[in-house]
Amino acid sequence: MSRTQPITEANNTITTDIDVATTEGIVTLLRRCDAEIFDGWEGHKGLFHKETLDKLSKLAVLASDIIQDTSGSCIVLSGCGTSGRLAFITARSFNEQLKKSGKESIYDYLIAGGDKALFTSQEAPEDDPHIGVKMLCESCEGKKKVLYIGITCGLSAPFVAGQLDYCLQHLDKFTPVLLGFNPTYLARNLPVENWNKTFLQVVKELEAAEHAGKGFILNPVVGPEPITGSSRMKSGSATKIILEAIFTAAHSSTFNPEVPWDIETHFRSYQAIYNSVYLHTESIGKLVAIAGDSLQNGGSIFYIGCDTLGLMGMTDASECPPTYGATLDDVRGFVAGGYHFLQNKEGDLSSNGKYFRISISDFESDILSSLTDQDLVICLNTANSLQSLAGLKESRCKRVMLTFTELPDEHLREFDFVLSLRLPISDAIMEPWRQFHLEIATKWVLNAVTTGAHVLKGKVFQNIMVDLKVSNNKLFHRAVGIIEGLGKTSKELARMFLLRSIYHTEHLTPDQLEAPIAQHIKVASAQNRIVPVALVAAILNSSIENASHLLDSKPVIRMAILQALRSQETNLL
Ligand code: S6P
Repeated sequence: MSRTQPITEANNTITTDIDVATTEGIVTLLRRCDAEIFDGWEGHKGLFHKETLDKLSKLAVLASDIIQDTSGSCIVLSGCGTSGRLAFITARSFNEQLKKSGKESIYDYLIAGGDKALFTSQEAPEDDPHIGVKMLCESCEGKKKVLYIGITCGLSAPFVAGQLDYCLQHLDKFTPVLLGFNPTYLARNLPVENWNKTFLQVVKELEAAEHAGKGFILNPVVGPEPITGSSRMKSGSATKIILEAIFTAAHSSTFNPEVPWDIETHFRSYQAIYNSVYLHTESIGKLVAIAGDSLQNGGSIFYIGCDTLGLMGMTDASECPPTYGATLDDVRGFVAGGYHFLQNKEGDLSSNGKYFRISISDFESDILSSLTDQDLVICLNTANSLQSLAGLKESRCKRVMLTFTELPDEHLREFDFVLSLRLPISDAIMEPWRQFHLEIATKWVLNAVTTGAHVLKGKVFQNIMVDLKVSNNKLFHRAVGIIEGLGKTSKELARMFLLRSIYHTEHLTPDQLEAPIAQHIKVASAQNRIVPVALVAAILNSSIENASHLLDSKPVIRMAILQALRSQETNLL
């Protein structure tokens, strides 16, 4: 029987016990889960499937044509949340490569919520197809030929659906590509507010265009996420690997046509990095323990990085609030050069407040002097530049270095812990793209750090993130699903518990009951613990007030849920 739940929203059986695993055990489970990126999942078409490789090769040719004749052409990468951040990072990297070859920039990125969303979570704009179209039209004004890649891991974001739909109506100008990680029949088929199509309907139109040779659907399956629905993890890694494969091939055939390039070999090079990173499972587990300790004791985690590894840190940090209900202070990332390095379209955003101050000098002036022994600073391959950060040596915080090179002893002594990763040496062909390998290795480690630390903080029950923020339509439905599943109740009742928690009431008014989901999200977004309260109330079949009291007395969410489940079992006996 075919499934009805998208694979990207399913529970991964490998990680069911991640919440009771040791720190090394957590990383071992992540390693097994990440293996599915390369090995595939339950016989579905995966990364190495011939169809995937063929489509990628065709896209590389299209991209190469655009690079060779840039007049009136461009490549647009677009997405929401992590997918939008990866669109930005990819566009930035390949524009840099073009600059080095004396060519003009042709890559552009679009992210729902604009540049603010590059390092702070802006989940709501994901739901608006019209904004998506507006941004796309602005980006492509005056262009005659556009290769558009809409990234939505779950095949679900209305922002991307609107853009794909627009491309499909203008196939003379656009070649639309959908990149995601579900079979097409599992694309979202729920109504989109203020729009007349579902994502699935758009996908069907794109399938027809693909048959006519006018579009592409790239949807290898990489299996469910280690923490349910956390598409920043495996799907994010696969997005990065795929985009880099397309454009590395395109750049190579344009600038080095004599050197044969092959997508499969390119993928194998990332698999070799995966193998090397997880050879250090024990050490990564130690880092997870240090990070978990900080978060559990009220400290924060700071990533300090130069070049694009700093962007990996910022990306990882930005995902913690929507995923784990973390505060913006819990995990933060800083990059040397700040906005000057970022080269984002909207320029310097630091006037928006402290969370938009992103350079290492901002870290020095805003944070360094107030660090306590509970705080953790993780330096990302930055030993040399740290010499200038003299204050860090004197600080009481814990200092960790993630490095890919041998460090001299005098540097090693400055850190409480050094995670030294030995990656396979790239061959000559891969050398210009070495940075991508360092980035994906960093991504795997940092994803493990923040996932593990939040697991240790008790934010995860089994492998389900129960303290998620209800900040967009997808997360609203995910929250209902969590309450339905763990609370063993009907979907309708689960929804009622969620609404009662959002509005802090035992009796919903007709207005509240009839309000559109966007309205519920608006009210919920500003609040904490909405889902845990609703879930505990559903398990105990109690009032929202009682559930809130229980959570006050047991602030570790996992423990509160366990207690609720145990008392429910006792009542049933
Ligand atoms: C997921 C992350 C989210 C997603 C965003 C887009 O871990 O927190 O920000 O990236 O919701 O999802 P999708 O399925 O459209 O790529």
